[in-house]
Amino acid sequence: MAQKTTLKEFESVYPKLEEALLDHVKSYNLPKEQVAWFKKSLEVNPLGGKCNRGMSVPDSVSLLLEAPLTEDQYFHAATLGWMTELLQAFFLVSDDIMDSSITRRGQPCWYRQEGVGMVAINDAFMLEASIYYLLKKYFRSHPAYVDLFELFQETTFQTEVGQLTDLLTAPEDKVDLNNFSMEKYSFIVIYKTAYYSFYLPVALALHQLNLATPKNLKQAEAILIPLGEYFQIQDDYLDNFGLPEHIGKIGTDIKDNKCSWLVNQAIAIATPEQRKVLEDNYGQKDDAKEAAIKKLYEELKLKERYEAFEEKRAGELRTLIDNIDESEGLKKTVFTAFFDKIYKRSK
Ligand code: GPP
Ligand code: MG
Ligand code: MG
Ligand code: MG
Repeated sequence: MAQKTTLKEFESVYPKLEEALLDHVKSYNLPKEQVAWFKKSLEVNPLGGKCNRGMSVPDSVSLLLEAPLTEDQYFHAATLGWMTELLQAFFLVSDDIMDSSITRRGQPCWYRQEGVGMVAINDAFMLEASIYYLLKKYFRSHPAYVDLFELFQETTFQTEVGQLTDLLTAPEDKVDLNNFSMEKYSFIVIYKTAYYSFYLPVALALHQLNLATPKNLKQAEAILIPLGEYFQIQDDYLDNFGLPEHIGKIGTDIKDNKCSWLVNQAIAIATPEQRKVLEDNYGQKDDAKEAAIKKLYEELKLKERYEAFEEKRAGELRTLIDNIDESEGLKKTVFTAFFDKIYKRSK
């Protein structure tokens, strides 16, 4: 029987990884003040989230084995999980600067914290570099070392390509609703979110167990990508309809001129008058204009539209999971575990 990890158990691995990273920079004779800075970044940025991505590595390993993990298996799976959390921290620190965000995980964004500012860019790079240090330290002799390395690198590139499209589709100075489309939307969210948040943890679990094959990786991708797309649609929905107390952040998509799921839905169903409201108010750093868009979203009943989408996508995902061929080492439960974690989430 598989065993589900707890946040407490998962978090208990982190101090050892943090210490390894700090020992490493100390071996460069890094001055004390900089060691303390890096320590703080390692304690603020990767911690305080739900750790869904990170915990899904040990959970997936256990579900694939249909057995509880040995101490050593758990440590390695949790280390890969923490590497996905470091990747996420690298992305979030950077994304918050690019999106001019205010809060993250209920705190001011890292770049807005006392004395940090644009040093946050270098902190983001160091969070990324930490992944490869840990990979080398703990997986150098693993048969899948090169696959693990290439997987982190490719996933990073995919996310950056998605982020590039997200940013270029949301110019600050030129609001043009004709720039948006559901095709562009799907590309953006699959690349900026689905690969690193959903495909990566399962691919890591398969590699840790030396079970990955081109076929089962493709099978996993075919489910995890639409699942990850659904997750980012939830993120876009919550940006407007979620409570900051629940989501730990203040929505910025309307002011940031984002090609969000909500604005694409609004464009699809707006009357000419409503389209004019969108054109006059979307994508500007102005509270009254943002409020006008929020009011329009209510009028257009986007909450109900989202709930209908959610039911439809949930049904499609359940069918995809039901139809998985388990003969190449995959287990349906790996995917239901992800699905159950995010279905109807409010944070
Ligand atoms: C989520 O977008 C996407 C990311 C955090 C990936 C960022 C990628 C980089 C290469 C920096 P979002 O802006 O909607 O997330 P949030 O709502 O959490 O700010
Ligand atoms: Mg953002
Ligand atoms: Mg963003
Ligand atoms: Mg968002």
